[in-house]
Amino acid sequence: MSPRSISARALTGTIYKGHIFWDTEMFILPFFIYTHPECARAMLMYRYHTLPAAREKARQMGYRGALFAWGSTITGEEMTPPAVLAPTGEVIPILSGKFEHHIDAAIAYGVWSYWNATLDDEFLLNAGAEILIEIARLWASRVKWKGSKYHIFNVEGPDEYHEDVNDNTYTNMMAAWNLRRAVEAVNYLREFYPADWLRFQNSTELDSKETSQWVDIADNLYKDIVHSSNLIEQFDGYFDLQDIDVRNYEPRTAALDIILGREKTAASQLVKQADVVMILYLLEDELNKEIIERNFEYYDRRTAHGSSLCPSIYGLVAARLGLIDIAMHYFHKAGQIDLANNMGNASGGVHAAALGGLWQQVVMGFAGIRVSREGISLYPRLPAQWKGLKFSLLWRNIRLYFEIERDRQIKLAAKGEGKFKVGVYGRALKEFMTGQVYAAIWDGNTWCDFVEMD
Ligand code: IFM
Repeated sequence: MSPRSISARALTGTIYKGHIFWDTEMFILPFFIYTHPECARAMLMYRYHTLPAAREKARQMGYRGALFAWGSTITGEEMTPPAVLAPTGEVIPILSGKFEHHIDAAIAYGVWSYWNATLDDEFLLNAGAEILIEIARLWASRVKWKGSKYHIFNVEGPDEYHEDVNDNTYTNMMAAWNLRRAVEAVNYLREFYPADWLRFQNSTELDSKETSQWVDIADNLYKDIVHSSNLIEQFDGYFDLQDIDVRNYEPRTAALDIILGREKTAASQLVKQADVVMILYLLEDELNKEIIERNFEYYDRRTAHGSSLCPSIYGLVAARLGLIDIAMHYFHKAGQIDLANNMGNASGGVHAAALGGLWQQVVMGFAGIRVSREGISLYPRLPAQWKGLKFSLLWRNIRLYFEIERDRQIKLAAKGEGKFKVGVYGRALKEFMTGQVYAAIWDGNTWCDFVEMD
C-alpha cells in the first residue's frame, strides 16, 4: 500500500474530495510530531512518495526541483480544478494550483520540525533531505533578481482574497527559511554520515556551488519587514489597497467576500486568513516584540476569517502576546467551527486543520511552547477561567509532562532515557535528567528558572 496522509476533512466528509493541502503539514502534523511521531513520519513519507509528481509539476511550470500539488491525492498530481461553477452560473477561476507555492514551504517546515523533534536520521537520509533539497531547488529557480534583491513574482500567499501578487512576505520569508534549513541538512549529513553523503550527493547531483547560491538567495530575498512604523506589507502594493475595517461589518451571517463581492474584496486590504500573522507565529525569532504587536493589531482589524484555518492562529499569537481576552475569543471561534457549524458546511466533514490549530493554540499559544535545535522553552499565559493545563510532548524519545498551575508554577517530569534541555522562553535553557521532577515558579511578575523539586 502506498503511504497515506490526512486530507482537509480527514475521513469524515466529502468536501474537498480527500484532497491534501498545506493544512496537513502546517496545522495537523505538529500534533502528531509531538505526540505520535510514527504517524508524523508516515504523513511525510506520503509527500516523499509524491516527489516524482512534484518534480513534474515544477518542470511543466519551467522550474527546477519539486513543486508539490496544492490539492494532492494518491499520486501527488495537481488535483485543484482550474475553475468552479458558482450557484449563479458564473465560472469562478481557482488559481491556487497555479500560484500557492507556499505549499512547498509547509512541507519543508514539516520535514524539518519532525526531524528536529525526533532526530530520526534514517528519515533524513532516506527521504527528508531529498525533499528539502528539491524544495530549495524550486525556490532557487523560482526567484528573479531585480534591482538589488531576489523577488518572487506572481504568487499567492495564504490569503486567497489576493491572487497573483508579487513578493508575498510570508512566501518570501518561508522560502528563505527553507533554503537555510536545506543547507543545514546538507552540512549535517556531510559531517555525520560521510559515506552515505557521497552516495546521496551523486544521486541528487548536488554541488557546493548550489548550496552557496541558496545562502545568497536566503540573504537577499526581498522582505518588506519594516515598511513604515513597524508594519510588514503582506505583498507588494498591499498598503495602496482600500482599507476596510472588518468590525464595520459585524455581526454578519455570510463571508465578507460574498457580502462585498470578489472584485471589491480583492481591491481591499481585507485578508481571508492568517498570512502576515502566520509569520508572527512561525518566524517569531526573526522579529521583535514591537513588530509582532503592531502587525497583529493591524491585520486583526482587516482579517475576515474566511477560512477555518484562521482563528486558532490569531488566538495563538494573541495568547503569546498576553492578549488573553482576544485569545479566548478566537479559541471559542475555532472550537465552534464544527460544533456550532459556524462556517455552515460542517456536514461536509470536520475541519481537520482547525482541530490541529486548536491543539497548537493551546500548546504553542497558551502554554507558550517554542521549539529550537537546542530544546524546548515555554512561557504560559493561561486565561483567568482556567486553573491549570496539563499536557505531554514527545521530544527526542523522551516524554515530557507539563503541569501548569495558572500564575503559580510549572511542574515538569520526564520519562525515558537521557538528558534534555528545557527552559523558560527568553532565557537560557537548562539541561535536565529523566526520572527527576522540576518546577518553575511564578514570582508575581515573571516565570523563574526551573529547579529540581525536593
Ligand atoms: O488549504 C485551505 C486554504 O488555506 C483555505 N481554503 C481551504 C483549504 C482547505 O482547507
